[in-house]
Amino acid sequence: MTAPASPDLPAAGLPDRRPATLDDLAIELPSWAFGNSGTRFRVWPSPGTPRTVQEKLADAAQVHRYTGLAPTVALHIPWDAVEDYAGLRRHADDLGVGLGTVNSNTFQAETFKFGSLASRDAAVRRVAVDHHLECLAIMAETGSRDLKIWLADGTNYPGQDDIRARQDALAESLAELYAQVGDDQRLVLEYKFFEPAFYHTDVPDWGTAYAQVTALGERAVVCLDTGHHAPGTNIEFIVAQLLRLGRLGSFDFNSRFYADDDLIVGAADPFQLFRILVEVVRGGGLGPGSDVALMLDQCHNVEDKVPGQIRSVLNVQEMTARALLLDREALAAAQAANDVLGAHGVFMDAFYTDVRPALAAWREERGLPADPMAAFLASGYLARIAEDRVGGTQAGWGA
Ligand code: PSV
Ligand code: MN
Ligand code: MN
Repeated sequence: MTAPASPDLPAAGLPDRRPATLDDLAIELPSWAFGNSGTRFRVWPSPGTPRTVQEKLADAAQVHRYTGLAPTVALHIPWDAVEDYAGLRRHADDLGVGLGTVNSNTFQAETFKFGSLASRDAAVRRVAVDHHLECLAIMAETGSRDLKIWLADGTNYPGQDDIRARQDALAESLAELYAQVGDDQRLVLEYKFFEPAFYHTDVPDWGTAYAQVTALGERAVVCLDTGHHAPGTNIEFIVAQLLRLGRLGSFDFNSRFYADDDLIVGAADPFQLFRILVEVVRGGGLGPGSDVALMLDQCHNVEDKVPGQIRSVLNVQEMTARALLLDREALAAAQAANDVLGAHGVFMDAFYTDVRPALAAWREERGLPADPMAAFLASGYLARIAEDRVGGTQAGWGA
């Protein structure tokens, strides 16, 4: 496939840059997607599940090997804690992948029962800030750029705590932390409208995340997790706005039917994924000059994990290809003429284009299997890890 090019569009502040192409697409995999996961009802173990972060990296490397789309892996601390991070980086290198975003964890320790960075208890905030400083130290060794912070902080009952004072506490913690973020590092703040807190959450929406990060400085940006909005939210509008404001740091892609389901991206609503990627391309979020990190944040409860991740990155690639095919000139002309149905038709034409044969050819041109899923399943890798990885404790979400 000749990589579809985006037309000469805005890319705010970067008018002369080369248009984005499919070759620019790189998707970061979450290490935790390879561990066992489930719901509060049950975790379903699967044979061959990694027992160590090294084994998670080996599985992630398979996804990259068969798709060419997933060159980096995000870590979660302390789930992926090791003694020697420089050694872990070398291990990843040997497998042909890099270490990416470091995710902190303030949602499992007893200390954080009533909050972490947003707690009004200075001693609790100290522990939470220190955990993030430890993550920054790890990042120096792994070579990671981004520290991603998702907070479970919030309350369950009206009146339980002073929701405004908690915003101030959060701002204070983030400022202390941001002062230690290196010149080539970023603080990425992720929002989520509810869960585990059910009444109020301290970073519930993009507006709160935006307000908190803009108070810090340029290297503080927002992570948009596609599963973290109320049903019916126009997510592509938020994408457009955050790109316009220069604060879209990263995506956590997944799909959902009801809440934060963390299902395979593009499975629940491929059209929504297309609409989001149209705005990503439109706003300069892909290709040269863009520093938007495209990550997955998913769990594979009942399906095999490596194939689940392969399906996911292929879904993102497919919708990116369609977004790049959008005839922007025709669209702009129809929009300028207030040709409502004409503009909508141009938009839908791109969405309905079947790019799968062209993508197969694109892969073959790059020495990749035309059908990555079939090639991976035929490789025998799943049977091999099921046989090899016996003994020890399987990794899981939270282990
Ligand atoms: C919890 O909702 C969550 O899924 C957040 O989206 C984080 O990004 C992820 O866990 C890992 O901490
Ligand atoms: Mn997330
Ligand atoms: Mn989530």
